Amino acid sequence: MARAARLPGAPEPDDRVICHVDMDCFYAACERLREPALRGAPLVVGMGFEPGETIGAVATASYEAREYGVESAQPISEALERLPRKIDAAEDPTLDVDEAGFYRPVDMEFYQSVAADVKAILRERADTIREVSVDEAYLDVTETVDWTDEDGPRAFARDLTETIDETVGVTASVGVAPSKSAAKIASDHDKPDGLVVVPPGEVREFLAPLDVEDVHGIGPVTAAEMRELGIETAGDLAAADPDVLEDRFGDRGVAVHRYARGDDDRPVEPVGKPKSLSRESAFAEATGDEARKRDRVRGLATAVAERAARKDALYRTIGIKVVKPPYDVNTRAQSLPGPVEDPDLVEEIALELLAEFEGDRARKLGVRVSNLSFADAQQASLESWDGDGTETADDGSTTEGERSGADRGRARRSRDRQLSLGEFESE
Ligand code: TTP
Ligand code: MG
Repeated sequence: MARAARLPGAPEPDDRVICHVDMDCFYAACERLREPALRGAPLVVGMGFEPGETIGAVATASYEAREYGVESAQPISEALERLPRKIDAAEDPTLDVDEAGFYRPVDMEFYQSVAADVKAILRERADTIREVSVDEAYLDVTETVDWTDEDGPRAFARDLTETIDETVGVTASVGVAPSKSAAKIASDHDKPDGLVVVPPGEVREFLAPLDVEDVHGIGPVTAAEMRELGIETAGDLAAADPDVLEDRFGDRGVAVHRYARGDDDRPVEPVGKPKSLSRESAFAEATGDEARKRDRVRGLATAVAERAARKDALYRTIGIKVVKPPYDVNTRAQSLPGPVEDPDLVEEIALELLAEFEGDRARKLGVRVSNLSFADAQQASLESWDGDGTETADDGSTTEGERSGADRGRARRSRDRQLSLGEFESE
């Protein structure tokens, strides 16, 4: 679409493409892998259904069993009332074998192994993946898929589910959206074997008719309170007065109001060792006010440095992102001689990089630290440097983008005096 003619709600280049993948009746699907006779039949996986056992719950039910009212977390006694076991029905003339189902015990080890096969496929397709449960993950595929390619997101997701089905033999439902919360709701929207794509600009409309309890961050208790206020749907919540929500629910009220409006910029954060850590924040309206821009960058720098500290991550590169209206994305980064953990330096460098954009209006700002190394790898990387052992700040200062002498000295002091200035580079 031509930029000049951009329609309201049309994709912007910095719109993320997030997939939420959730396997269909996962434990039951796994049981069907090793026992194909269970396919198409009502199947309950759970504990405590054997004669003599009285306590137990349903882990999951196949979609055929769900038609009998069997569901996850139900007491198994209730499930058996709704859907007797085939084996019992065969011996009991008061029961109908055709209206009975199969029951299987939970075998976590086997399900984990199937899940690992699925996750391996997901990791092949996306650099940024967050596994949130045995059968569920978020993928950030912004680098691979583009909203401006109208069929791209759907084709990507379809290919993904087909590969999982062909390679592993289980079905997944996928939601694709510009945010995590919308992607999650989308994956649940058309289960099983669902594929729901919610493009940027359509999120609020997509969420509007849903129960307020479906909004990310709203549990049954909050939902009940919301209903007291006349807020029944996500649309009602989106239209509610944020001040009233803040008075009643505090910060959480503000957050869920934003989610209901489709405004959710939480990143997909991989567990384990991320490649970079970043924080972004948009202004309600683009601003050219230097003080506001600098303030925002300071806040983002602090947040990113805190996150890095929590993860015991050292960083060697500090960068910023400046999105100028309408959607002109600019990134700048500066690398250090070696990994540091220094919040002041993050702020200092981020502000210095921002100075290039003086006089520009910004609609979004971001701060990123990358080239990460982690506390357990620290020793090895320190040893591998060719340290010059000095603390002079004025040598080797000719490469493009190099930091001022004072900064270099600071970067070195903050970590170790062995750092080599020779490694200093710009990105
Ligand atoms: P879910 O993804 O919630 O459920 P599901 O995959 O069985 O079905 P759906 O098609 O609706 O996604 O949970 C994944 C697995 O986690 C599920 O197969 C069994 C287990 N589980 C429990 O053991 N107890 C529970 O209460 C729930 C909800 C799930
Ligand atoms: Mg599932």
